[in-house]
Parts: sequence; structure tokens; C-alpha cells
Amino acid sequence: MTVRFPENFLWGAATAAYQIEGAVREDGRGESIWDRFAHTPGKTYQGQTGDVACDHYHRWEEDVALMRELGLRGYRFSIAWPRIFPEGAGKPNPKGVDFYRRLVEALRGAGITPVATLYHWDLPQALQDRGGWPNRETAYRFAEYARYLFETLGDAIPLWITLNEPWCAAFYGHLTGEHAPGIRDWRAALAAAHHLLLGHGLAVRAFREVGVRAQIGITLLCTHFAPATDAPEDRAADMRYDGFVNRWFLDPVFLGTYPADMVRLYGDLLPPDLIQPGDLEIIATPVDFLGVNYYYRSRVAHDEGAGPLRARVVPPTGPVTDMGWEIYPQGLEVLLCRLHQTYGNIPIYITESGMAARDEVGPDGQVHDQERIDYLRAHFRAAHRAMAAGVDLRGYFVWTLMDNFEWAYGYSKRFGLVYVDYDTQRRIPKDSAWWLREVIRTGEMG
Ligand code: IFM
Repeated sequence: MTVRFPENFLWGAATAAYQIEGAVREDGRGESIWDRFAHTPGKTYQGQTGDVACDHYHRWEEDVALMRELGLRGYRFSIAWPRIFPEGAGKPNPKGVDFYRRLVEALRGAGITPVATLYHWDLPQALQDRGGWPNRETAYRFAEYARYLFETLGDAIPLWITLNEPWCAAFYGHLTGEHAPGIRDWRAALAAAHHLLLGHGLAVRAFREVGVRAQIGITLLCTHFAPATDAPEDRAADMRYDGFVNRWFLDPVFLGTYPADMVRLYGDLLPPDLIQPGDLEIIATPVDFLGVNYYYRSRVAHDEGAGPLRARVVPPTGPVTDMGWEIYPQGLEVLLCRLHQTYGNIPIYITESGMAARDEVGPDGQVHDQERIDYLRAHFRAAHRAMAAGVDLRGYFVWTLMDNFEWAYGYSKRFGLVYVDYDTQRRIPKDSAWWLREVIRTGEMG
């Protein structure tokens, strides 16, 4: 059955600064926690770093031309805080701002809507040295950085996103330690999560105060959880995991409260002075839209020995991507409908969705990634069903424009619509990129 998307649906692709830009020591950029982390032995696959990545900092014109050729209507990128404030605060670096100004102008000239994320995990190392996100002060530095960008680039960018996946920044960064800054401590992780949210709320307030003629939202990792079995203890474990990943961020932003069941569960891990009077009002400052990053389903089982959550994710039963993530498109539909029912009729963009595959350049010089086409088609259909059920979905950004630095996995995972040959930096659009171009051009999909 052919499905049709609205004329003004914002189809695009997404990237993040540290994953594509390279040029980490150029034009006054300061060190970020990811520079420090990736250069620490044992932290990333084969010690790989974002030093060069896709060399986008030098090739951005070619990349914008490519996006235009692929018919993208929107491009979601992130701004590297240490390019703007090399020391995290203080004197801004004009060369950093100029880079993004040129990029935004070129995108607009190519008819592509720029969508900017202010924080996609590259905290200036100077702020980490003062305690990083577990330190409340970082939220205020973030709001200052955000305000400066609103004042300089505000109206040129129609859609602003404060944070990308604060769950990952807080818990991969401060609980499991698999991401920068590599800390392993529940209290630090929960403090980081709260201060990320506080920084988000302060930034939204700054946006309104500056009077930017644009919209602002937040991007959250939204996972579809399901109990591993029908047993009551697995169902309860599923609820806890959902509280841990989804509700801990959605509830404060949209309801102005932390979920009571999780507050009880965390108990002493939340020190009494962490959530200060007035914080939740700031965090719940109304946003214009929600950005949803959806990748997979996770099935959850009760596990008494699994820390405060007493729950663990069990191995998937269905087909998986090269990340081992279960391919479960119907989860996107369920999730979107649930967001709509629980949090109201908020406009939503899918700000990331996509898959890693073992892509290779074939003898014909092309990359035939049929499995990615199948993945995208199934997820677009799920999104379309949610729209038919009343969800105000405004756009869909595929993760990611081109293969890039997949954090701790280095360059070993390829998520791109465009293949990158890292030796030559040659870009080769995969079959999925040409397929997506047709979907965008026709507005429909069979
Ligand atoms: O590459 C990441 C991205 O930076 C954030 N969301 C998930 C993607 C795939 O892991």
C-alpha cells in the first residue's frame, strides 16, 4: 500500500559535530571531553578518535552540495561548544561562530532548513576540570553559551534543539563510563542528568528572553521497552527501565515533575540539595516541539542483582542491526502514540532513526544497502500510522547523513546514507540515499 506524507513534511538527515567535523585543533577550538576520552588508551575501538573524522570542517561545501543533490529538505547538525567558547565560558571565538554562520547560509541557499543542536556531548574539557555536568554551575555555563548563539545566529536557524539524548550524556558518561568523561557512579550520573535538564530549561528561557523568531525543543532518546515475559516481576522491571530511560526526562520537561516511583527507587542516590526549589519550573519551561530519537526495542527482565534498578535488558529475539539492536518498527508507532496520549499534542520531529550495517563498496563502485532501505521503509510506515492516529509528526531525520565516528565504536559501525572512504574522504551515496531522495521528491512510498 502506498502511503503519502504531507507536502511540508521536513525530511532530512542528522549528524553531530564531534562525529564528522575533525579539525579539532583548528581556528581556536578548545579541547572537549571527547578529545580527552578518545585519546585515553582503551576507551574507543582501536584507539580511534574524531581528530579527522569525515573532515567536514574542510569539506562542508561539498557536503551541502551533496545534501542538495540528495533532495534533503532539512539538515540537523550540532554546534561544538568548544569551537564557540574554547574554555567553556568567557570570551567567544569568532572563528567558531563564522564556521556555523557560513554553513547555515549555504544550507539556506541550497533550500535546506538548518536545525541546530546545542549540545551533542562535546563538553569543553575546561568545564569538566571544574566538575562537568555533576556540577550545577555547568547548567549556567550552558545557558550562557546558548544565549550567545541565540543572539548571534538565532533567527537564521528555524529549529533549535537544546540537548541531544541527555540520558546518554548522563548515564553512558557517568554510570557505565563507556562515553566521555568515563565516570562510573550513580550519584554523579543522576546529578549530571538533573543539571543537563536544568541547563535545557535555562536555555529555553534565554531563547524566549532574546526573542528569537524560531522554535526550540529538546531531543530525547525514546526507547520502546517491553517485559521479557508476562511475569509480574518482569512487568515491574520493565516499568523501572522505562522510568530510568524515558520518563526521567519526559516527565520533568512536559509535566514538571520527576516520576514518583523513580524518586522512591533512587532514594539516597538523589541528595537533598540536588533538586532545588524552582528547578522543575525552569525545566518545564514550555518548548515548541519534542525531538524523538528512536532505534530499537529493549526487553527487560527482573534481576535482583542488577543495581538499584533490579532490572536488566535481555538479548533480542528478532532481527538485529550491526549494533546488535533489535529492529522493531512497530515500537515507533506505539511510542509516538504513547507520547501523544501522555504528554499532550506536542509537535514531534523524529530527530534520529537509522541503522548500522556492514556496508561495502561493490565491484560496481556502489553500496547496495537494501537492509537499510527496508529498515527505513518500515519505520516511515510506522511513523505514518502514528500520524494517522493523530500524532502531530512534523518531520523525520535519518541518522545519519554519512558514516562517521560512532563514539566508543570508532569507525567500525556504518550508519550513513552516504558511505565514507576514510582513506580518501570520498563520499559515495548508498542505495538508501537515492531511495530516500525519491520518497522526498514524490512525498509517497510504496
Ligand atoms: O551516533 C549516535 C548519535 O550520536 C546519538 N544517537 C545514537 C546514534 C547511534 O548510536
